[in-house]
Amino acid sequence: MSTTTTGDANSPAPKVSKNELLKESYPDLSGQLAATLADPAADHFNDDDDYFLKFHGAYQQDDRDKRKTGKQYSFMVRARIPGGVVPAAQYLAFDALAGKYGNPTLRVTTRQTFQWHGVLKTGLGPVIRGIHEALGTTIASCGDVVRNVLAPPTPSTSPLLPQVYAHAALLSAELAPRSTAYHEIWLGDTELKLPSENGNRKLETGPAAAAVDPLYGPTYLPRKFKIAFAVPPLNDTDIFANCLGFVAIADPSNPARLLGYNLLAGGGMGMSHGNKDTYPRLADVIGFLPAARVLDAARAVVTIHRDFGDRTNRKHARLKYVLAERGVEWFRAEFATRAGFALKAARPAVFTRQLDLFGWHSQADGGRFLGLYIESGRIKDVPGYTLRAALNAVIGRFRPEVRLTAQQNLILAGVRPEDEAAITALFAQHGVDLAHQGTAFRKATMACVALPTCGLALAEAERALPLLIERVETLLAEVGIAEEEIVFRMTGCPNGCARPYLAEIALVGRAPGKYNLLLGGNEASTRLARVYRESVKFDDVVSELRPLLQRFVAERQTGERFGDFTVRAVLA
Ligand code: SRM
Ligand code: SF4
Repeated sequence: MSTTTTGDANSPAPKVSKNELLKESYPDLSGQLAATLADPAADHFNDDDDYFLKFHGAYQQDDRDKRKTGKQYSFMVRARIPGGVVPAAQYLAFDALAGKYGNPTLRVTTRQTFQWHGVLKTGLGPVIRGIHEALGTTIASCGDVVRNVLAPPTPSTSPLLPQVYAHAALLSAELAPRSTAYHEIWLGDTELKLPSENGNRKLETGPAAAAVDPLYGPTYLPRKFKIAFAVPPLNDTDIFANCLGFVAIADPSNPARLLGYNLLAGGGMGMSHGNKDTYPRLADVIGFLPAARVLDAARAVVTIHRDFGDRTNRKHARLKYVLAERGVEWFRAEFATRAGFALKAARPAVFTRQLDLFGWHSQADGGRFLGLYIESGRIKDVPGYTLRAALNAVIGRFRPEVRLTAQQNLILAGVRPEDEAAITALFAQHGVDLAHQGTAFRKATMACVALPTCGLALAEAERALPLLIERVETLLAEVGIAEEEIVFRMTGCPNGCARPYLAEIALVGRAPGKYNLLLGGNEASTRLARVYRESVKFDDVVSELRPLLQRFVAERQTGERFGDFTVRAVLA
């Protein structure tokens, strides 16, 4: 492993990016964070420490609505919650932190975790400590490391779920960086309480602790690394958008027994407008491994990214480009060398659907679970719809397990059937009608955060989504398909945080009020959407969609979805 990128032996090694030098200078990821944190006169961190801060789970931001009067710094804090599983007590603690130090909302992300926005520098320590005290963590939820590991959250969808979740939690714990700086800076102690398969475990500390991370080495990964699990036929984690995916394969003679996984590699969404060397990409199916080798497999793939990812150009540094440029055969061979075993031929696995279940459903153990639609994942109180207060009241009284979905929604699991009516009534008191959570279209939408907190946003997303949903709902009713389900995703820039490149209709921000309109993703999230029109004005989106939807109604084949129709008849 080195900070130079792998290349032609005769040509001089290209210069590594500044981030690589930063990591090399502080392999424990500490930078000057502690000093700035302790300085009451400093309201923000310098650029170098801004980068280190990410590995600790926080982003320095400023309210872009207020920039005219100078930068007003605040922080976004992101937790690491493998599989999005949050015990009731932890949820209540997280919510209290949002109320005391945040804006005050909790934001469910597209990777099954929570973000706190609007935290001031003085609140940063208390929030990170508070998350830790609630047995959570923020370590490595951002930065050039393995990020939050996705796993299917919906009870009852497969008997394999508990086994798959255990593997997601195992990878999350085992692939977390070993630096003790996080604990020293934020917690004042060195005990790491990461949920793992075997409960909390203690981090190696003191002189015996490795100064250089044993997995990542001194310079960590060239870029972020994302892992997801999925259990076919449900692709509720958008597995093909991840650097590494594990598709669960059941024993054909016993559907409740996990045989192993098909390994996928090289997916990713991010791109830059006008830069053809960057593009969204679906992961390749590489091969099959037995369930017991999942950690070895993950370590092998992470080290392939570590050693072959581009460290000279951060826009070209994701694992997807290694796959695209070196190919699947090369990857298989490299994997076998590192993992100590070869992958077998991938087993048949078909995905048919991606979306969440809403309302009340039964679990296999006799319990009930509730699927709750959260618009853009934002848990907040507004007049007449006090969702945050409702969740607090319900979770405080009935103590269900909370599960976050990769579509920014929330599940309350393990509810006793006799509590269902009281919970429904409690939600209704707060204006949340569980039986009517929205049209099929509304429930299939996602938007990234974008303005005012995201420093990279070129256009609105989360804040523009409600008006857009209303307009498209009106249009769908006008053309006679008011209850049509169409996967719709919107982002404020091409980085793709709400995975727009997999949606049936997507808007990707280009400039204030202007979006690229994409069509052609599918229900199973296994096909990339394509650009249909560039730089469409927000107010013109409906007039662009109207003729397409009219044609869809007139020409659709039996059971055909809008995404499939556009591929057959519009984009062809
Ligand atoms: Fe993301 C950067 C929000 C999921 C691709 N993403 C950002 C930042 C941190 C902006 C920044 O770097 O300053 C955004 C913070 C906004 C804010 O104010 O909160 C941000 N990303 C999000 C979240 C919160 C969107 C959401 O609405 O839920 C998601 C948090 C996930 C999590 O919990 O870990 C989020 N981001 C994604 C996804 C979807 C996924 O992982 O399934 C992607 C596309 C998949 C991928 O990685 O290819 C994604 N985010 C990016 C990129 C493009 C990376 C690239 O390869 O080019 C950036 C920009 C960057 O890293 O430089 C980015
Ligand atoms: Fe920000 Fe762009 Fe991600 Fe949206 S897609 S949160 S605008 S980086």
